[in-house]
Amino acid sequence: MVGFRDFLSELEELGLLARIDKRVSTRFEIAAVIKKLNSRPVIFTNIEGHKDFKLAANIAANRRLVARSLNISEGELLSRLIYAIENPSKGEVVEDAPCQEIVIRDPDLRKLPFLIFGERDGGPYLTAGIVIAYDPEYGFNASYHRLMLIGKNKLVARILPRHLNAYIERGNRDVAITIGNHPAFMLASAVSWKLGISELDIANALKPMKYTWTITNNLLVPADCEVVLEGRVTDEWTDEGPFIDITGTYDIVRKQRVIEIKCITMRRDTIFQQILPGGPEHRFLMGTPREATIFREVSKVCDVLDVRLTGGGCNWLHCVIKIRKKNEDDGRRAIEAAFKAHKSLKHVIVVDEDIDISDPNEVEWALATRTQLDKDLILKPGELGSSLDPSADQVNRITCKAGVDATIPLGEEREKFIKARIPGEDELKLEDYIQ
Ligand SMILES: [Mn+2]
Repeated sequence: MVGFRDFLSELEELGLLARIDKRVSTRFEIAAVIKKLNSRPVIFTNIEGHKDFKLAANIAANRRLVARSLNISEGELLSRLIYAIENPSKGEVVEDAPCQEIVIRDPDLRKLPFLIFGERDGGPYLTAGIVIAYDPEYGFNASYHRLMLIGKNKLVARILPRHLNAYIERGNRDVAITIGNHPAFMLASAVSWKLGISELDIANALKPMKYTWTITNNLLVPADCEVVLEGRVTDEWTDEGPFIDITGTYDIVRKQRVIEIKCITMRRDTIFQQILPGGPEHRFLMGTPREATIFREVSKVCDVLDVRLTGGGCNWLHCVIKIRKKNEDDGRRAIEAAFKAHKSLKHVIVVDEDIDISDPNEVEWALATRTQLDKDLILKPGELGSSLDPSADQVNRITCKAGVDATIPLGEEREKFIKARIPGEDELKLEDYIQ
């Protein structure tokens, strides 16, 4: 098994990890550096006021990084994720876990490098914390929740009405918050699939995991994560926010639940972790499980090869689907299936197998050379869409959705649509020609 720390070492050996030894502040400065690095992985080794901690970010910020962490190609990522969701399996449970090398009872959370990201943030935040809870009927659940620091041992958690909320309402108050996780566990915890299918088991199907029992509250956590906060959801509610959301704009203040932390366990030479809100890692983790859902649904109606929620569409609103077209209406069927799979989806473009969907210019080229919109456009006015889109009605969520079939018509002569190739161009090395 390879954990968070081993993956960081691998990135460092490959020259992919930015190491920042300059002294940096948890107030704005660290966030600004992470933002400036775009999706490049980074480790900060000298944090003002937190000399016992290093801090890493951007380690699961794009497909290339996460595919590397799973030892697969980028093209295999979605099918591996779908496999893991459909074939969850139990990880090994171990004792003497690295994440429990240091045990602190009666802890002070203010010693941890919570960050202030933006100027209107409601307080210092932890954004990379994965909350694990247990229900006797449904088993373990793991999910991301942003956590605002409000006192020595208190956090307020943004909890949407999804799985963790259901667990709490069923009386399960014990939680463990894990920080410094391998990308396999990060990606699995970003999946919101079915109640009763454990993200711990999805993670193990992505990559073999080892789990260990928490010290105070009988929960399983990844044995080689960096930090575990053991605590309990209280009956107290308080203001959470404002804080930056996936669109890069500020979310409103809401009354949310308070979590009390009773014990912290850590690895020695602890590496803390944060995710830039609205940044590439946040968007990748939210978007990728939706790509998997769309892939599954589209595969029921045609031969789908790949799906991408694009960066320009906030990894949420715009989708490009690559298919191997066999029937004339495959494009239209793919569009309808995608809207069925992801309710927030606004625009869909379907392309053929020769288009590189990671390149926006290639997708635009397909639009330019393969569509006649009087035939290839599907317009869907008056649909229920995302509350995040400022051009839609954000109160009743009514929006106009659209899909474009940018595949080559089967009846046409295929040759005239295919990019011309020069024999030998792919193998040619310019170094053989230029001194
Ligand atoms: Mn769940």
